[in-house]
Amino acid sequence: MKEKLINGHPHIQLKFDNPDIRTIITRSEDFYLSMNKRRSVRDFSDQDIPKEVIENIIKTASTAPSGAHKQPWTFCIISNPGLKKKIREAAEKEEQKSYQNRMTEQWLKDLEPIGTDWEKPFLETAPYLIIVFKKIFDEDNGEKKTNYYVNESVGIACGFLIAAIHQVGLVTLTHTPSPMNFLSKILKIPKNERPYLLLPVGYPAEETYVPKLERKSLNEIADFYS
Ligand code: IYR
Repeated sequence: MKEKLINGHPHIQLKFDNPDIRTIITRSEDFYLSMNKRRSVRDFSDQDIPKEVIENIIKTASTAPSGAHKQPWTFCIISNPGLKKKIREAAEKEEQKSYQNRMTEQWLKDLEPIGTDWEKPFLETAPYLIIVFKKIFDEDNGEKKTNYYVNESVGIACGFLIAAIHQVGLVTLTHTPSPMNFLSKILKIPKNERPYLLLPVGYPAEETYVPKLERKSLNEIADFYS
C-alpha cells in the first residue's frame, strides 16, 4: 500500500475499483429500485435477530463521513425487556401529551394519512431499539473538545443505518418521541450527549399494512443546471 505524508500526517493511496460505466449504470438502477422498496414500519414481530447483525449495521452507520472525522455519535442498543418497557412507558407519557396538547391541528391532520397515535407498542415488541445520541463535544481527561457539523454528521450516519437495516432485509422506523430527554435519564447518558433518533429494528408483524404513499417524481425534487 502506497503512503505519503500530508501536513506531516500519513495518507494512503485510495483503492478505487474503477468499475466500467455499464456496471455503474446498472448498479445505480438496482440500488434505487432496492431502496425504493424501503418503508417505515410501525408493527413489529417479536422474532429475535442475531446480535451480529446489529453489530454490523452499527459499524456500517459509523462509516458515515463526519466533521473533521470526529464521529460524534453513540449508539445505545437495547434488547433488555425491562428497559424497553421503561422506555415505552416514558415515551408514551410524552407522546400522549404531544398528541393531546402540544401538536397543532395542522400537524395532527398531516399525520392522519399515516395513522400514528400516542401508543408505541413497537418499543416493547421489536427485539432491538437503537437509540442514537449526538455528541455535542467530546471529553478528553476533563478537557472539552469541540465537534463540528454534529447534526449533519449524525443525520448522515442515521441515513447509513436505515439503508443498512433495509439492505439486510429488516425493517425500522425513525421514531422521534418529543421531548426525548427521558432517554438520557433512563440510560444515564453523560451531559455531552443528546438523544437524536430512536430506531426499533426487527421483522415486520405477520400482516403489516403501511400507508399507500407516492414518492415525489424526479422533476419535483431535482433541478439540473446543464
Ligand atoms: N413523534 C410523534 C409524532 C410524529 C411526528 C411526525 I413529523 C411523524 O412523521 C410521525 C409521528 C410520533 O412518533 O408519533
